[in-house]
Amino acid sequence: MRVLILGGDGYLGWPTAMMLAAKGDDVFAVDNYLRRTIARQTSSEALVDNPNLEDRARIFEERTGHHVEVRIGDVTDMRFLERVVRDVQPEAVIHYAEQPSAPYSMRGFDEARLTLQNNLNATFNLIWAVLQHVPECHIVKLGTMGEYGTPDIDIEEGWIEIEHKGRRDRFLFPRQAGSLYHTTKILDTDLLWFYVRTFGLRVTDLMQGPVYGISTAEADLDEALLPNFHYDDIFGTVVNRFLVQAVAGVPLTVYGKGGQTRGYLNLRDTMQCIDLAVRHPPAAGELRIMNQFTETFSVNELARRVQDAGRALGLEVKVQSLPNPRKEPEEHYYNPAHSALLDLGLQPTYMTEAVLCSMLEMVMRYRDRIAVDRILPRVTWRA
Ligand code: USQ
Repeated sequence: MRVLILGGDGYLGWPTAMMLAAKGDDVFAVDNYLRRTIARQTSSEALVDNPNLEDRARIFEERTGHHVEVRIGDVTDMRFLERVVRDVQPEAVIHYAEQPSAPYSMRGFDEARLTLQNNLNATFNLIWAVLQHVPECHIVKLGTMGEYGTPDIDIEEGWIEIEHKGRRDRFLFPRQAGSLYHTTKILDTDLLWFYVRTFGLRVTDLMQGPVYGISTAEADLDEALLPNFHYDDIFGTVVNRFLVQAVAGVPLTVYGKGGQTRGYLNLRDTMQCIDLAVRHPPAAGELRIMNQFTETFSVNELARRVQDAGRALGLEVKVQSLPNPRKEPEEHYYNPAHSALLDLGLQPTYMTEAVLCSMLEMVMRYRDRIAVDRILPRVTWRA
């Protein structure tokens, strides 16, 4: 297939580019280095020094013989995106090109505006570029489980049937996000749904939970091919952060009571999910929504697991409850459905002690690079 990846330099984008190229697809990766720029501006650089996208692609090709075609540019610039889509004529576009950090989006007006404008303009431009140049193309959009929030009812996969005053209809599942970043993902879904039902676009919206991991089949070939592994309070997701904290001897930063429960998945499973979604496109005029995670954990459970894995490697890992910098329920009901990707063939990689230990061992190799001053929360959910 001819696959265009927007956000091809990201934590998910780069491993996806390698995975699809290794399977023999024609892969085109686009990025404008927004995340790297923001990471530098906020002193939130990744644990491992990652070569830029063109260098990564060159090193990957030297190691494997597989080519990833790189275009550096900004997809919020419609002239650039149109040119790429017209030239590439993709059969699938994987859209990761968004500002992905909830804390960054809550830092102040400038960061909120950048997140809103970047994320919505990227999605809007993609919709129009596809409509105008490749209307049959399958858009695979990375959404987030955070769109649903934590309602006191079971969460469905995107859609819910509602009976009201004796009549029934099917609607998008109610959404109520906990950060501006997550809210932009709700707005993305609404934009996509409008153009799907009005102009017959073909879209998969993947509601993904927090991802952890640093290893994929291709990333393991060479240190230069590793994904961007963040452990700071802005770009680091909670499991990756806890593993680095365990190695650095910093008490694990449980926010508030630690009962916050989310659906997690290993980076390797993100790769599987994307592959399954791309190979099984929905019909034209369908917005297919799948919940993308394999296991649910509370923050307290995650801390306990990382503590146990650390102990197995001789690390003394402490846990500390910090005042929660976020505004979120700390004890709540959480029961989201997640069968669609399993039905397509997803084989979960569970968060076993062995998986956590192998990540800890990886982090230990870079112990000297850990900057402990970017671990504690620097952003709060206050105006
Ligand atoms: N948390 C802690 N301690 C920490 C960091 C986080 O207790 O040191 C808690 C948070 O308060 C939250 C939970 O852990 O309750 C998850 O936080 P996170 O930072 O791992 O994830 P989040 O900010 O929600 O965002 C991440 C990705 C985002 C993706 C989302 C999926 O950055 O791009 O959309 O996970 S989800 O959370 O399901 O919406």
